[in-house]
Amino acid sequence: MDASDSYQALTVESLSKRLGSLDAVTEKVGGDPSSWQVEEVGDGNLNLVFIVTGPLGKVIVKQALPYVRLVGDSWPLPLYRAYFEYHALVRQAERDPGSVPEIFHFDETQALIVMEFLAPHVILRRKLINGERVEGLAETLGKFCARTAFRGSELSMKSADKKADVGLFSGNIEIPAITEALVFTDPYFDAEMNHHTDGLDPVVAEIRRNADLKARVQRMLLNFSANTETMVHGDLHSGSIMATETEARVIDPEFVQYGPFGFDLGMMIANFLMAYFSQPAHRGDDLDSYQAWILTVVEDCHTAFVDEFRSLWASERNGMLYPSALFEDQGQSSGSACTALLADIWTDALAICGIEMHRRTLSLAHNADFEEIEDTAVRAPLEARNLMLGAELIQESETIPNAKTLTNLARDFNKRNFL
Ligand code: SR1
Ligand code: MG
Repeated sequence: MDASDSYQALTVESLSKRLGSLDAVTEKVGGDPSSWQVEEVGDGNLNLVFIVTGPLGKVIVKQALPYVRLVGDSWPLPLYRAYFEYHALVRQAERDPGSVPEIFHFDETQALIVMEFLAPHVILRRKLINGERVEGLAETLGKFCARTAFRGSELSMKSADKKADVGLFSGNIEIPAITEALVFTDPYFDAEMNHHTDGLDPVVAEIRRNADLKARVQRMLLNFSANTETMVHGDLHSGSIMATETEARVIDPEFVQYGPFGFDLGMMIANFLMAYFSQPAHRGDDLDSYQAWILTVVEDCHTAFVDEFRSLWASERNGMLYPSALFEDQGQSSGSACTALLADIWTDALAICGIEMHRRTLSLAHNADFEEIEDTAVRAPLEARNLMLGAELIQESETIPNAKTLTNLARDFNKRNFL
């Protein structure tokens, strides 16, 4: 494909002709392009995703559409998001090697990325709905959040590089705008694209008339939009993680931006808590043990995050922040400074966690954990627990000291009836 070609969305029929002369693809797929099998498997809200299969193997071709797939062409969306996704993947691969799919080719004009086909990985959200466990999941994800947070900040990066990067990613305007509206704002009023399950009205009304809660959410939006602590994935839910029984990889960072240290950790934990609250509708005899496993993942994610962050603090603190000149070089420990920063990150993560729990139940883009519960009389009380814990986390983020306290709260809310 010629780089000067104007953008055209790929189709199952046109893909092998259009990409058949790209070495990056033919080397991986092999054979005659006309014999390739091409399947479109995109089930996300925004993009086309193709699996291309040939005699040598498979690749993924992900192409941005010029509109929001979930809604249609009435909601245009810039193709440039593929450019930011590509740059995010490059940085994540550097900061946490092996955590993201390998990139084989990027075409800015066509807004497409050719990348590694992960097999036998499946989307983590599906595994959680099915009641499957993933060995080492918490450690991988906690480390991913810590490594990308630490190594994408001025704790580690040279200030000039970090500021240049903030400049680069600040061009990604419409994508964070989705988060600013759908995540931080729409859940808290009767926004046009919102929907929620029948029966939830009393809980929704309680949340929306809570001015203190809404002010706290807006404070977090200010934090999200104005604070460039580190490069965040920006959409780290269980649909952005693929896993086998023993391995997990992170995908889809098109919502990348510079933002608060705790953003990815908080959003990820929210998605485990939503999986937890939805389980009574998905499990049988194994309900208790599977719910217990999910909460262990939440606790262990936070532990892995803290341990890795502390370890990087000790070994890679080479940026302008908390320099050793102010601490170790003067014979003083910086340990309590690290502990204080980790406490602030946890507080932010808890508030983000609560906000994500709200938006996935009240705003436009819900999650399959709850949506696949067909009987709304079963779904509503489970979503109510989720909404009420979300509110607690937003309002009490400063008073929940650790993940153990969080999971105890989840256990408590899991027994309550809010409707
Ligand atoms: C209109 S896009 C809706 C959601 O899908 C993406 O995956 C993000 O989570 C976004 O908020
Ligand atoms: Mg996505």
